[in-house]
Amino acid sequence: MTSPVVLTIAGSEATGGAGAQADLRTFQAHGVFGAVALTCIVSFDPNADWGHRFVPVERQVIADQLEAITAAYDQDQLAVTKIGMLGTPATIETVAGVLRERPFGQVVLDPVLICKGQEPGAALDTDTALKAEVLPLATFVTPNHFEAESLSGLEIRSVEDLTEAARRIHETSGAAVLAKGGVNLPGPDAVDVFVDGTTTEVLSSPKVGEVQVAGAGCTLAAAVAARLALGDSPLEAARAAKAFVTAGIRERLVSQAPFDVVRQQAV
Ligand code: PXL
Repeated sequence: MTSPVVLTIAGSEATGGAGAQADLRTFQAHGVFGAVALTCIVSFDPNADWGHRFVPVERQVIADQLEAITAAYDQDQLAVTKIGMLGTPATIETVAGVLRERPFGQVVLDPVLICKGQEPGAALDTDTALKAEVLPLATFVTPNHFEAESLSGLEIRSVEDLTEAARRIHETSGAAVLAKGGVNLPGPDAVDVFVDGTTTEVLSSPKVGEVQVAGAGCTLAAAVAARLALGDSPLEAARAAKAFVTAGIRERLVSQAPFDVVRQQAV
C-alpha cells in the first residue's frame, strides 16, 4: 500500500518537544508517513539555563539522507516537504542545492532564525542565507512574531501590523504565509494571519495561558505539511493546523524543564 509521505528536514531536540520529534508525532497524528533528513542535534544544557548545545550534521551526511529519501519515494508519493531548523549557512547551502535539483512538491518553511545559545554573528549569517537561498523555494511559510519582523522589516505590535508583514512576506517570496502572533500580541486571543495571492484571513482562538509552549511552531508547520499531503488547500491546511496546535497546547506535557511542550493529539 502506498501512502502520502511527508519529509521533514529538521534538527533533533533531544527531550522531544521540538524539531523532528515533534514533526514525526504530528505526521503520525494525521495518519501520514514521515521521513526525516536530520540537520543538527540540539541538547539543552540543564546546567546553563537550558541553553542550546548545537551540533550540525556534516554536509555530506545531509546530502546522503536526502539522496536515500528521494530514491525511495518518487515525486508523486513525496508530495510535501517541511523545513525546520537548518542552523548553519553550510547546511542551508546543501539543502537549497538539493531542493533546486528536483521538484520536492510543496515546501513548507518554518523559518527558524535564531536558536538560543547560538553565537549572534553566526546567527546573522544563517538568517541572511535562509532568506536568500531557502525562502524563494518555499510555497508556504510560517514565521512567528520575531521571524515575521525580520522577514518583513516591520515592527509588529498589532494584528494590522502582522497582516501587513504577512502581505510583504508573501510579495517577496510568492509563498502562502501564515504569520503567528501567538502570545506576543496583546489581547485575549492567539491570532495568526493567513495571506496568499487571493485571501487574507485572520485566524483567532482564545489564548491558552500567556506563556509560550515549546514545539508549537514545529507542530504548526508540520500539521500544515500533513494537511497539504492529505489534499487540503493552503487555507484549509492553515485553519486545521491552528486547531491542531491549540488542542496540543491544551494537553501540553509538563516536565522538569522550565517550559511545557505541545502534546500532539490524534486527529
Ligand atoms: O522550536 C524551534 C526549534 C526547532 N528545531 C530544533 C529546536 C528548536 C528549539 O529548541 O531545538 C531542533
